[in-house]
Amino acid sequence: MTNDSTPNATVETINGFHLVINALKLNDIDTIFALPGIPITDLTRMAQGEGMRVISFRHEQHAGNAAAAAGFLTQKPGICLTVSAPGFLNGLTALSNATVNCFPMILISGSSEREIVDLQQGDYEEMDQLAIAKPLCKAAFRVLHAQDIGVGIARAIRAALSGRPGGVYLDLPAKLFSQTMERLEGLSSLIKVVDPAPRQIPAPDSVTRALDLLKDAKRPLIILGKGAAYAQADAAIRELVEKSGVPYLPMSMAKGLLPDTHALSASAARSFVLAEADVVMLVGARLNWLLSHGKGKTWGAPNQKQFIQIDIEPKEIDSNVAIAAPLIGDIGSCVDALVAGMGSNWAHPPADWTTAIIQRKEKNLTKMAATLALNPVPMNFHSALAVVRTIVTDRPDIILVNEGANTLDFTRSIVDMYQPRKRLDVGTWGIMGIGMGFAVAAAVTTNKPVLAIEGDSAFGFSGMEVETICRYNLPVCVVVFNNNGVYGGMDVNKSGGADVAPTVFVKGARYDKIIEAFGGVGVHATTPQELNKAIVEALNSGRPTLINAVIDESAGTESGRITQLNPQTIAKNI
Ligand code: ADP
Ligand code: TZD
Repeated sequence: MTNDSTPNATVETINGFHLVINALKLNDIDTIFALPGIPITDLTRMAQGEGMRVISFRHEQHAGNAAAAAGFLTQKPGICLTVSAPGFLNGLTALSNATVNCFPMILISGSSEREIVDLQQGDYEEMDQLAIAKPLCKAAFRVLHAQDIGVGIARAIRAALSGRPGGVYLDLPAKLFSQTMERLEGLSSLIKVVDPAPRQIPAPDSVTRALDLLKDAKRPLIILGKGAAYAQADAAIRELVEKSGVPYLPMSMAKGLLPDTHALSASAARSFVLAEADVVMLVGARLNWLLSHGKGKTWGAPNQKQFIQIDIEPKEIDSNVAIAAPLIGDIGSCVDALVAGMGSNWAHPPADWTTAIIQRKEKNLTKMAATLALNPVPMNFHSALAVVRTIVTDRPDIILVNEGANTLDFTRSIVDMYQPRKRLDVGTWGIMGIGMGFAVAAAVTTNKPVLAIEGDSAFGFSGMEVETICRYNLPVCVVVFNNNGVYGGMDVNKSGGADVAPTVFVKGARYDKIIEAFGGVGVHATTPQELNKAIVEALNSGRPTLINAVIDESAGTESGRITQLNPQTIAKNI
């Protein structure tokens, strides 16, 4: 059999398209998130023809976000495939975001001819993509010859997965796809990557140092980050927490690593434990803005804390404050080593610390229960999320995608998660637009129902992908928390002019109508009962559904919980 149509071919040949597909398949990559066009249209067709799942999007950023989420969920690099210049640039935001989040993905973009690009002679979609991608991702490669496709894809996979995971760019110029090789020679040039993310065992003295610090702590705390969720060391992490008896705080995407209802969860006493703890062990979490850089008011009295940090990336250590006990290695190996080193009679933290946390939790949970029980008209974030909270408790296997400002903050604190890697959200950048891409990836890679809780502004960034959800008939239920604008709908035009304020949208918009255009189920919900009924029906039927949940337009606050980062707030505080 020949794979190309070379006339009078005397030997079987294989072209660049098929070498790329075979190289991916050889490495157990079975899905591509793509948007077709010159020069990669045939690559999408042929990949599908050869049994790969090709999910075709309406905009490359969402294909890229899907690849990133697939990478996080599966520990295999998610593949995003785009055309040159504009398609590449559309995918680049997602690649960069994946890198910032430490998710493994590979952006493969077709590109124009090198000779023309380098002389800037004005080719179709001309752009020096490799140079542009390089500073924005973990690694970037270009393949010019068919015989190097195997090496190029192997390097991309290894770069994405090894050490701290991240985004990799792979530049494939149009001419590469039509190059041919003798078939057997071509196939034998492909590389199956062996052990792309090798275990990294921590140095024994670093384990001892960490345990010595933890043993003497009076008020210890563990913080679990999305690196811990990614690592899939769930049982070991649970053993560390339970054997040590140390209270823990999950960062947003680490929620559910242990059930949020676990006795040692300190989520409901977050401010208290951050301020009061004396020894803090970070497990796959960075001391970035999401943790107030490890200093300031959030962290209580100055110089009272010592940190232990588990991370695979040695350069992360001391990034914001001094780390007394760094543990460099993969989370599974580090946590195993800690648990082994704790022996059989490890003493739990002093009871006055754990009791104080329990009392705080009870106080805060009682307060929240009272707020959740209110039934205002129109709905507010709390009454709508009380519904979601119960549904997720009943169906803990649901994957929850979440973006927005107030919608994000309230969902994160109100909706308990029970299983690992069931919460996907705006991540380290706090980026809007991940919603539909993440939802598609979650449905495609896990076959589990997906519930996307979206602010109305957030939804707008990727809303057109509801067509993609309908086209592939994915079990995704999108709930748009419609409060008429960015953060809310109450802002006014300070000039008194006819234009509405920059944060205000069309009032009373019917987002549910959008999905009806593509054959999905649209529901307009104005009460918790209607919302509950619509979500339950969507989860039971598995049909693509979009619920327009009407939320009080005055319910939110500017920027949700990060108001303090607004320049005008900073100015007031100076
Ligand atoms: P969060 O936002 O949840 O606080 P971050 O994204 O800031 O989490 O931190 C994740 C950290 O986890 C990164 O520093 C990354 O290097 C680290 N990491 C990712 N995978 C692993 C792993 N398998 N083993 C150890 N560290 C990891
Ligand atoms: N653009 C991008 C790519 N990311 C961003 N984070 C923003 C803009 C700024 N931004 C936020 O940080 S939240 C948000 C924007 C535009 C939307 C908030 O409105 P919403 O949610 O309707 O999604 P709430 O629940 O009404 O607050």
